[in-house]
Amino acid sequence: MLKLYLHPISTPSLSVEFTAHAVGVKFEKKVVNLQSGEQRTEDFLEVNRAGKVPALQDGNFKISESLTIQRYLARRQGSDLFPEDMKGQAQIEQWMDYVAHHVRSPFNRIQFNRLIAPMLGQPSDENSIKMGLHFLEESLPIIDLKLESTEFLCGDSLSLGDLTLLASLDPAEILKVSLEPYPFVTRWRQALRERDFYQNVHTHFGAELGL
Ligand SMILES: N[C@@H](CCC(=O)N[C@@H](CS)C(=O)NCC(=O)O)C(=O)O
Repeated sequence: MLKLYLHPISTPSLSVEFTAHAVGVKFEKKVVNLQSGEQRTEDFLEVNRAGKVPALQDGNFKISESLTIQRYLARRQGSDLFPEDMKGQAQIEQWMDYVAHHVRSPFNRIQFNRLIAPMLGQPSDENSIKMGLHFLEESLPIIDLKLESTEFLCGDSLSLGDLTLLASLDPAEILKVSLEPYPFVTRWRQALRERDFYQNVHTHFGAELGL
């Protein structure tokens, strides 16, 4: 059976896990213990030489990078979350890339400094948090404007772009990043968090770790 190597508070892992449920693929979930350094063990490096989650193993075939895995899963299952037409795909990929660079990346800064560093007993970098919040103040209005005019990021049907965004925003409450200034993002997010593909993973970000 297809194996997915994940961690519950890794937002790229969540993008992949939401996608796996949404496209309806059966998979074995392998949680990689990042705290104990399991990602650097020889066994895991055989799956992903870069020592990062998420990673996928489908028989002898192994790939990493969340956006790539999302596309692979959707194509493998013939899912309309990533339809076959070239222009439709380009629109979805544009949002996946935008979200990964301009939403997930600033969130990662904030997550490291407000959640991971305290867990590791390391100091937090307030400047890095400020920069993260500043980058989000630039990108989230663009997304809010889009979701004012369409139900989903790419029109009237759910796509991989939505799943990438949903995962990237998942730690908002835990990280004390307010989404209140973005009413259309908030409405879209509430609706998607009710869906089975989300509920099959968890009730909220970090639930698996008791957060
Ligand atoms: N660009 C990668 C990012 C992967 C990544 O940075 N994963 C982190 C968890 S969010 C990781 O495995 N870190 C462990 C380490 O670097 O030791 C993707 O989208 O999959």
